[in-house]
Parts: sequence; structure tokens; C-alpha cells
Amino acid sequence: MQRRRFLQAAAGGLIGGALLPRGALAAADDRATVLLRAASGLYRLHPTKTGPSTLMQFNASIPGPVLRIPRDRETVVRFDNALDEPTSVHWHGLRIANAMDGVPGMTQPPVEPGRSFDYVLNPPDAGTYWYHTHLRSWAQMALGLAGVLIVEEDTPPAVDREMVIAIDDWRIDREGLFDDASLGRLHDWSHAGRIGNLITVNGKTGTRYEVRGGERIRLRLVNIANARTMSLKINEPLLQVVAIDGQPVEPFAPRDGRITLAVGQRVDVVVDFAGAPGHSSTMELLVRDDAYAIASFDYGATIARESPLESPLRLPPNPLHRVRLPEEYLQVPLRMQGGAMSRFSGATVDGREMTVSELVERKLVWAMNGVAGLPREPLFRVERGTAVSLELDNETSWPHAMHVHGHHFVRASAPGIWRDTVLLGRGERDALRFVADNPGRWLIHCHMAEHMAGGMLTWFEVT
Ligand SMILES: [Cu+2]
Repeated sequence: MQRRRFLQAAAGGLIGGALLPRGALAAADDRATVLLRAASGLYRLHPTKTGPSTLMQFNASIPGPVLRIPRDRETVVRFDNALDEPTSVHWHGLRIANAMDGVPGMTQPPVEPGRSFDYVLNPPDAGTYWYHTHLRSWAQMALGLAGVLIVEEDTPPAVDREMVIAIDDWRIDREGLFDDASLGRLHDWSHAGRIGNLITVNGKTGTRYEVRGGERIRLRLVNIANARTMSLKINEPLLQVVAIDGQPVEPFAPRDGRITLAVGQRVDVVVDFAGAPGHSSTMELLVRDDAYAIASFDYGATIARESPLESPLRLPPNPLHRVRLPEEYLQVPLRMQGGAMSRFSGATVDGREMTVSELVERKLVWAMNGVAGLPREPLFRVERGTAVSLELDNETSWPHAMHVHGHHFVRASAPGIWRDTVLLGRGERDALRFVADNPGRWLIHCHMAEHMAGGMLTWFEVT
């Protein structure tokens, strides 16, 4: 009975988008407080195969609830850890105070089982973000500890509706259960990370959305997987990208209609649904030469307007857009090394030189600038306001989704677009340029959870 109730609660959370009311708790100082609780619970990943799996969930929901918070005002997220292991919550892409960044051992101690932590969020930029565990994320994130975070614009943009579309990648076994046995497998760590065999959209397979002809809908696409880069195609002709990694861009139609999301990345699109009543269009995941429908948009009998809107929708600029990048930068080389099929001859761990076999014993299979794992000293330490150019060189045979905490950057190869996570193909080089204007200690790492766990992380300090 209890199990049945639990499953219903989880399913109910998904259908409704699990919106937490703002100001769920009226705090004395009038800051909105939301409650977020991590716990193990049962969830049925595969719709037809047997049995639910034991996963890790925020608020008994897969994915976690969609949190909506205001811009430029404080929200307290009271986080309770009801797991039987330590964890933390990282707010991916938010330019917030360092102490709230949720990185155990760097910005806070781990939140132990049975303990709480108040995350005070005061984000300057509106947009689509997400939150997830930052401890043993190769296991905890694979098991479900992730959700979408929306920082609302001061004035809601003129769309009829919006949909949050969190896409995940699960590895399930023959029984349709979460594949525990392969969790932490060295082969995944040294290759492409934990790539799954079941794609879910907001925790479900075969997700169907009802739409109306002429309707203008903002889709917030988020890749919450551990490792899989997703190439998506939505079969609608009137589609414009309006934001990338939360930050508004000049609207554009994606080339070949293809939207690529590395892990951690977000893209907001505005779709003017152009079909007739009864029509159905699909969202496809493109894998090599194949396309898999992962969700559909089904047109109802009524229409929203006679013909779709034509003028593109522009989102209001964020305070980030006032940051001016200079001509001169502090250049910081960052060589990405290791992994399978590379010329990797060893690295330093805690100041000690190690051979590849010594590294492999410790499951350290990636390095940056010759150091595997988190270095004692920062990659660079700068005064607040210093302009930095991170000169990335991917010497490995694998793509990596590099994420910088607490800041957004502009790629030298794509000026004008601010990102917090960038996909670098094998052998690729690029420079990430930003003003280090947020004091504290911040991580730089590959967001493919197995690569970070395997040593691909470093940090910098802004004084
Ligand atoms: Cu990587």
C-alpha cells in the first residue's frame, strides 16, 4: 500500500510539472522559502517491463521538481538530506555567492544524512538553469538527483505557454531496472562516460504534449544526463532559439533544425506551432544516421490563432550582458589529457608523479595540465575583475563538456554568445573568455560525471 501510494505521488509530480509554490513557507524576513528533500524511493523507469527501481529523488520526483525563483531577490532553498549517504546541491549556471555553490570540500562540507543546509539564492540573471548533486555525481546523478531551475524574467515574455523539457539518459538492465551492476565501471570512466539505453523526457518515455495550431510556446530544453550529448530535432518549421545556457541570444533558426545539447547545457526555443488540428509532430533524438522519436506534440481540435505569429520573440537582456570583455586577457592554458586511446604517460596526484597503471588503480584516467584529480593549488588566482582567457586544448580522443562555476564565458570561436558549459570535440581548441568577477573558489571541470570523477577537474580563485 505504501509503495503504491509512493508511485502515485511520483507520477503525479511529473504530470503537473511538480511546481513548488513560491513562498511555501512564509519566512519572518519575507524571503520565499522552498523545501527540497533528497531521499531514496521507487520509480518505474520503463513503462512495460517489470518493477520499479530504487532511485535517488528530489521531493519524490524524477526528475526533481521544477523550481521557479525570482531574479534579483533572495530565495531560501531549505535542503534536507534523507539519503543514507552525504550529498549537496549545485545550482548550475547561477552567478551566486560562492558559499551557495554546493561543492563539497570547496564551498561547504557535505550535507550528511539527516542534516539540512539552507541555500540562499539571489541570482542576477533570468533564464533556464538546473540543479543537481555535486557529490559522487557519477552515481547520485545517474540515480536521479537532478531537476530544472527557472529564474523568472521580471516581466513574463509574451508566449501562450511554456514547457520544461528535461531529457535524461538511463542505463537499464534486461528486467527494465536501473542497471546498478555497471555503476562506476572503469570502461565508462575512461571512454565516453555512462551512456544509457533509455531516454526519458521529464522522467517518462513516449511523452505526448497537446498543442493548438498557431500557439506560441517556449520550450526550455535541458540535458540532465550524466554523459550523453543529445542532438535534437523538433519537426516544426517555425522554431527560433532565444536563449543558450539561460542567457538570451538574438533569435535564430538552428542550422538543419538541429539543436545540440551537451550534458548540462540548456537551449530555450520559441515554437510557433504551424500544424492543423489532428496533426502530430515529433521531437527526435538523432543518433548517427538514425532518428528516434522521444516526444510528440499532438494538435487538438481547436486553434489558438488563425496563423502563427511571425515576429520573433526576444527575451530581455540580463545584467550579464552589461559585462564588457576587454582586448587584453590573462591567458591561462588548460590542456585536457588522458582517457582511452590517448598518449597519456602519467600525471601528478597530490604532488606525486604517477604512472598510468598507478593512476588506473585509483580510477584516475583523466588529467588537466598534467594533474589528475583536484589540485591543491588553483589553476589561477586573480583579483576580482581580472579578464581571463582559458585556452583549452583537448588533447584527448573524446569530446568533453567543460563547465565553469559561478561565471559565464564567451568562446573565442563564437563571440556574442554567453555560455556556462561548452562542448569541445576531440583535438579541438578554443578560448573561453570572461571577467572573473565573482569572489571565491570555483571549479572548472568536465560535466560528463564519469570524467570528472576520473580526474578531469581543477579550480580557480577570485580574491
Ligand atoms: Cu569529459
